[in-house]
Amino acid sequence: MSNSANWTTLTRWTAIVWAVLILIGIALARASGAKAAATTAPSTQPDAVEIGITDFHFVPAEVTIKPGATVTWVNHDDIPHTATADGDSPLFDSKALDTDDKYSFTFTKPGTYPYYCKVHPHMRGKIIVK
Ligand SMILES: [Cu+2]
Repeated sequence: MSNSANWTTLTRWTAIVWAVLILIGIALARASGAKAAATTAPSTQPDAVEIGITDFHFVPAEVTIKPGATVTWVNHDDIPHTATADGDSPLFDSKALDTDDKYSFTFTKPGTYPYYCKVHPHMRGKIIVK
């Protein structure tokens, strides 16, 4: 009889099954590693944005941020400007900013927030929170 031959065949198959299982395990580990890297990709919307006031303009005039992000205005001009939200009781109002003065406001709620300069009302900007 070929009992010993049968055992050898069985042992060989066991080794092949183990090898396949190990290769599948390695493949799965690599796939999950790649997935983890993809979910940690950086967001396109920053947590903090700086808007320069230059030559009677807000630069950039329109920015899009996510809720909870902070906008900081910096006056680079030699004359005072403000960053003041539209409306009778504005959501934010920097008051007069002298040269190099800064003013920050954190936007918590989604929406569109137009604003202007009280000293020069033709200076306009817009913050979009979404
Ligand atoms: Cu101004």
